[in-house]
Amino acid sequence: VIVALAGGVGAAKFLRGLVRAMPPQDLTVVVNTGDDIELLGLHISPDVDSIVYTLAGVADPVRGWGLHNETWKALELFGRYGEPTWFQLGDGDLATHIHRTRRLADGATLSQVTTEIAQSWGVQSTVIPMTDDPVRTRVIVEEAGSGRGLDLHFQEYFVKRQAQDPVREVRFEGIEDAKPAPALLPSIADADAVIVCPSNPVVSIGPILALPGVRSALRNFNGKVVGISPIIRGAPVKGPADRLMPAVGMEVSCVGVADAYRDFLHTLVIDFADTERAPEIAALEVDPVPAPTLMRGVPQATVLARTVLGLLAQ
Ligand code: FO1
Repeated sequence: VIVALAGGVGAAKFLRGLVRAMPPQDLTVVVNTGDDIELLGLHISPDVDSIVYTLAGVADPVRGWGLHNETWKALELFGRYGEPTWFQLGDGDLATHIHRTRRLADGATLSQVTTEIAQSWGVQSTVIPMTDDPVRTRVIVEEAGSGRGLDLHFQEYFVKRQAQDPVREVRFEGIEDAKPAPALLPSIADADAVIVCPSNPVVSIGPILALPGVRSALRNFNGKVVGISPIIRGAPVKGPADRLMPAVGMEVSCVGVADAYRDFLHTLVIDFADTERAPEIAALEVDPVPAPTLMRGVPQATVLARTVLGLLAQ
């Protein structure tokens, strides 16, 4: 079994290839829940949904999140009632959030509901939210103009304010009291190998690693751990990593990614365009492997997945 640590959109793109390169039932995906948010009385787990919808083949291929062929009738009416509409919830997607919220209110755990939702979509891989406890990524920014510190939920920073504010700090609220999901540490212990998906190292992989016991489980893991850099030529393929990594002291480069994971990572797949940075990665005692990492579609994701599986088998 292979365990993949994942955020949302970037990870989903890669996993779409991975399940074509290996038996999907042998894959366990551990997904970030630091981006989860309560809106309109609903529990929304964006990264979990991006992974489940993508593995089910029903994700919107352009946005990377939400369902394809989505309609937005409910959102329009929420606006009429003065409800928040900055976070776009499609009509079909709303069913997922309403169902999840009701099951949680009935006493089910997020792990249980996630399993149910994934199975109902015919997903053959195991999808585990990183924790059943509330962890919320907070981004402390400097408000433009006033210079005041503002403590924002990640989605307020990223979606509502379009990642415009200079970032001072990133915090994972609730992380100290959160337990890894019941299946998380046993999955790592039983895994043949671990993959760190090309996700934001600060707000996607960071919360998973910050859960008590996860980082030490990876350090003590006997199999191989291979990552894929989400940064190419000093810039993220998508998302706000270029603004978040400096705020926590990481260099925005594949070397910064290698440094962030160096205590448990054996190999980092970097883009061909970054080959010249390979010696710096090797100096961190991480094996750099240049490959084409930009995934425009499923064929490229599958080729990249085969490269990663080849490295895991070495
Ligand atoms: N991202 C946006 O940029 N704008 C949105 O309105 C938005 C809505 C949304 C609704 C459901 C969902 O599952 C994801 C959604 N996302 C949206 C994506 C999400 O904010 C991020 O991609 C992840 O949280 C980062 O991994």
